Amino acid sequence: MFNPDFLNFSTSEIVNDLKTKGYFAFEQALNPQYVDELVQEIDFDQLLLNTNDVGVVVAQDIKFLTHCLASSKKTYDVITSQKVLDICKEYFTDNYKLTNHRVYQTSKNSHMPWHTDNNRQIGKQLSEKHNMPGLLFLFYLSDVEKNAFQYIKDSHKWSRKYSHEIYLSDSYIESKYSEDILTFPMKKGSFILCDIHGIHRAEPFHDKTYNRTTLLFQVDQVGNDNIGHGEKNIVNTEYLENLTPEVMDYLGFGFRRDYPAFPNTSIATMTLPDILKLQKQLLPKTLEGLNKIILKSLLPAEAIINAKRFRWYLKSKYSKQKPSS
Ligand SMILES: O=C(O)CCC(=O)C(=O)O
Repeated sequence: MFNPDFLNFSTSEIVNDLKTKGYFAFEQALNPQYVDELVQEIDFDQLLLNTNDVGVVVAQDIKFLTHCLASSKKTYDVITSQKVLDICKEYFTDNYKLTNHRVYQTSKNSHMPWHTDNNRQIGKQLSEKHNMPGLLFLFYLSDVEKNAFQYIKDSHKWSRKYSHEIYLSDSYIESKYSEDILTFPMKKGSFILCDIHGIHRAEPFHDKTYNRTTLLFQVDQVGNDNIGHGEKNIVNTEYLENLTPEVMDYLGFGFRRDYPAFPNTSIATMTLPDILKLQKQLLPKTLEGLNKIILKSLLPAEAIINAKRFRWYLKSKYSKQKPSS
């Protein structure tokens, strides 16, 4: 999964960079082949709509797989990897938990505001900026030339003076901190880690032909006083080959979660082309559904059950008659 140079890179040095500079970055920390296989686990063209599973949703031009611990083993393995756990163990001084995670694909355009991620919520609303230490992990799952992650140098040391603001405006940052903006265009598989108190964003872009895929997750030092902080982690039990007390604690087994999954989506957050695509899928499904309704209204339930029994009988009889090879 990881490039050996990244695995062998000193965890203490990473933690030291985080404490002093507020960030750490490593080119191609994940093997390109691993990234390709991870991305293949996610079908960004299949959006959830009355689908009885976890899957992809869309908010304007960004598609999200929020519950990747339930449907992408390769993502689960990165999020719970020993390197990630080692960084957390060395960085934090009290209990820490995975607070949120997602894989997202940004296309065509995006304009993210400058912000910090030390957010406390009531329901889906941001209620205040908190003081818990926390780390934001980002892995680029595509080559990133545009829409790169941006971080304001040293902002983790002074962002608290803007705690009353939800976002900082582009013009304000441009006027006060333009010299301090760091931009991280990097190859697929690259890794960026930063202090959640640092001011950051993805650089705005507009290009119909471009898209960027990213794995993001956040770990906060919840300690014992922040019960309920974070989104729920829905995990596929099939993936839990590495279930140690450390992983259980990190994933928050038995720990209350009060925040809804991000982002908050509905049909209204879909783009017009996606709504039109959906209409195309809806027409045949509507006819199929209508057929079923008509059949059910004409035939008694008993007749339908008997038809199913007869079909089963024919199928099993036919399969028994087949010569074995
Ligand atoms: O995608 C990025 O580069 C930054 C994402 C981010 O800041 C966030 O989702 O909070």
